[in-house]
Amino acid sequence: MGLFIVRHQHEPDHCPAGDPDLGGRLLTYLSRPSVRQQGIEVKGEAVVSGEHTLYLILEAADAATVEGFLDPFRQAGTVEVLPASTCARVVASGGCAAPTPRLDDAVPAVDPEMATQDAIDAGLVVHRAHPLNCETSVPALIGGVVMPNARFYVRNHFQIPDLDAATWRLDVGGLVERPLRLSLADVERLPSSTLPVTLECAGNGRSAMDPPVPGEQWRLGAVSTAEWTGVPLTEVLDRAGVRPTARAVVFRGADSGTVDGEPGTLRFERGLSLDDVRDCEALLAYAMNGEPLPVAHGFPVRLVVPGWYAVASVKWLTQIDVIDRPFAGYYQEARYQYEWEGDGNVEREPVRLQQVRALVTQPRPGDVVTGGEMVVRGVAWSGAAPVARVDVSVGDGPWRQATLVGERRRHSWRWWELVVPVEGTGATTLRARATDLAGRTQPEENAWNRLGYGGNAIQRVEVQLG
Ligand SMILES: Nc1nc2c(c(=O)[nH]1)N[C@H]1C(S)=C(S)[C@@H](COP(=O)(O)O)O[C@H]1N2
Ligand SMILES: [Mo]
Repeated sequence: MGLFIVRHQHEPDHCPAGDPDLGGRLLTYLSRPSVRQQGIEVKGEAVVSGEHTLYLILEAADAATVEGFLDPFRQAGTVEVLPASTCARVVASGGCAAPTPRLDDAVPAVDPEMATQDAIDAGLVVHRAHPLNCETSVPALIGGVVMPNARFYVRNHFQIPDLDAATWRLDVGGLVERPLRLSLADVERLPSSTLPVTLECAGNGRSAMDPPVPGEQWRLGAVSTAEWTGVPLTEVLDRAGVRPTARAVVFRGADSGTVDGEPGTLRFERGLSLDDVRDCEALLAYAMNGEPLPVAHGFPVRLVVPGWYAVASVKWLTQIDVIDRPFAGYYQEARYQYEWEGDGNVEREPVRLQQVRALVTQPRPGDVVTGGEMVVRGVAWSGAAPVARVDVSVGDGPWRQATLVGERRRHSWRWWELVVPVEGTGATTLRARATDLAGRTQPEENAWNRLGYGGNAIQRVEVQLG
């Protein structure tokens, strides 16, 4: 289907609206059901006041269909038909400055325009349409513990594969006694568990790195929580029987594409050592908040690795390969490494567990606070250990301990809140700082690293006391 903008203009003395009979016939002609019979969908219509000019936004198979439909307007005046597209299509087809990853023809991909439009309609903040990268808007965080699926941030390296659940298979092979080839029904028949897990992109908050670093310029919304249902990874590995020489497990997504400076086509792949597998309660998830995984989040099955930065949680999983050495793929070794600079050397360290962090959802920056007290609330999480406390400070005032709300769930963020007395008027800054049971707390400044991962500086929110 194509989108068209029609501009029709007539002389004032031919205005059909001036003749009740003609006007009535025009409205009937333009009624949605009557237009639909001609194979056209009216997306919008408006008349420019006082100018005898009508604009229509129409969807139709082709321009000829539109032209035919417009015959009566041509008799009344001039008609222009302009081929058009949605904003999402313009951006998704490369209107943005970022390089467009080449389409890998091996796997059908979701229409980037549709995926982008869905994200916009759900209120996500789109950073890039191709591949689709969008963050949860912080005001959308107000509510329950889990984020509705449509508002869960999306981070993709390539196009979104459009997998068919009927033909999808998960191959489990390599150093195993019994290679497996599982259909979705096979996976769903295995013992399952449901866990609330917070996923956070390692680049969340990157836009605040100083000096700036390359990469997706996330603000603070590349984090969300969902209740994931799936088969414990160890169930599947035990069924396959991991051989004694095995050291690591590689997870391959169906998505692939090209990356600057790398030869050929890369797949999205990540590894976990067998020790990590034992320690991390990973799930092969097929449901998110009680619904089948949405396409953008890895349909039909993804890995969910609780506590780890979400790069480990491979979406659109099609292959699990057991190997006898640590995995050294692109997204393991060339990316998702902290590169610390010091004394002329660069020290590297893989990105693993989520850093401790609190996110303020209320007040919002710029809010005016009146009445001598301020309600401050938000969420807090940490990959290494449960959150022990969150403290809030207003202005340069003392740190005051917030109340942790609801149940403590090992891998989920937790709500916290505090009513803080405030005095005076004018601009002030509040800060919220989380500390976990492992004793880790948030620093005032991000620990800068070349690729901008793991930033967890204390968030500052500027408000007005009035
Ligand atoms: N197959 C595949 N899995 C992937 C990615 C990807 O691009 N392809 N991105 C990873 C990164 S960096 C993040 S932050 C999470 C994002 O998961 P979400 O889009 O469900 O929020 O998926 C991870 N798994
Ligand atoms: Mo990420």
